[in-house]
Amino acid sequence: MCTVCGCGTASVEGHGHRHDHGHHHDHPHDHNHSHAHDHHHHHHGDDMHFGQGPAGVEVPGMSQERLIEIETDILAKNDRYAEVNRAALSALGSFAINLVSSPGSGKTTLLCKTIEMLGDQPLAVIEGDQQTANDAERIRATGAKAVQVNTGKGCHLDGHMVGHAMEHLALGQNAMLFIENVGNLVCPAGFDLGEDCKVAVISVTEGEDKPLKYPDMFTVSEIALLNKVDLAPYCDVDLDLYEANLRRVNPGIEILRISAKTGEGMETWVQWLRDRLAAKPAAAPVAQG
Ligand SMILES: Nc1nc2c(ncn2[C@@H]2O[C@H](COP(=O)(O)OP(=O)(O)OP(=O)(O)O)[C@@H](O)[C@H]2O)c(=O)[nH]1
Ligand SMILES: [Mg+2]
Repeated sequence: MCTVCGCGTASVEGHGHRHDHGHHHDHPHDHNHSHAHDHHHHHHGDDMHFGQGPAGVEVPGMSQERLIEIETDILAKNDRYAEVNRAALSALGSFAINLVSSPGSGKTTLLCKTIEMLGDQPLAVIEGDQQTANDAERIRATGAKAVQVNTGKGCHLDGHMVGHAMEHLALGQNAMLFIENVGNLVCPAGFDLGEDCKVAVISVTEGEDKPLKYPDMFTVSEIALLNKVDLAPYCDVDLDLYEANLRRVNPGIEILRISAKTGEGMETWVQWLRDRLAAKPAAAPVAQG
């Protein structure tokens, strides 16, 4: 469950969704507690700002204090798993990235192309999706090792899932680990998986206002890959404004314009990966019995 976004908490409570406070006339009978919590919402004219409470989430019948407790507990547990993953990667001198993006921005296409260009570089892939093994199969078709993690109702990968997937992969020394998160521009921002850095993939077709609308994902990402530039001439998109908006939410973010389809910009990306792996301290010597 995800108390960060609240979707999981609400369904645990048997309400399915946390739309209780809007005016969704399609669920007219869910709303017996509708307006009890209105004091947590900030109204500015006709705009409504939810999630401003201390826990950022509201669950009918649960106090903010209890929610904060649950949220803190989940994130603390996640962080412990993430630290174990990070330590395992460091011991191997291996480098991991967590690819985050909205659905369909091109993460799997990018990975397939990247794997092909990396040649004999040891690597492995963890694929996160709610359902299907499609993406892991696409990766395996390149010859690379991949494990699919299905999150079911979950909207993000967490440290625990990635730890298990890493055991399956038996990653070698000085390898690259690519983790493709669930396509979701919100929740994966809150969960450390033990990666060296988050890489945001964003495509020209999504619109240059997305960094401003979903800032968290871009504040936590070290680099943004602005993908599908081959489509830019057909879209009403201003690539300079796209970059300016990314820098507005994260002044330090690195940005590469790429096309996973045509290969434009991909050499720079692959070199970035090689440099980051090389910058990682070498594997710790294997302890002698
Ligand atoms: N024109 C163009 N299409 C691309 C590019 N990269 C990906 N696509 C297309 O975009 C669509 C989605 O690509 P995927 O790689 O499946 O995207 P994804 O981010 O892995 O999607 P999810 O895993 O479902 O979130 C596919 O039809 C790709 O062929 C690109 O650089 N240019
Ligand atoms: Mg994918």
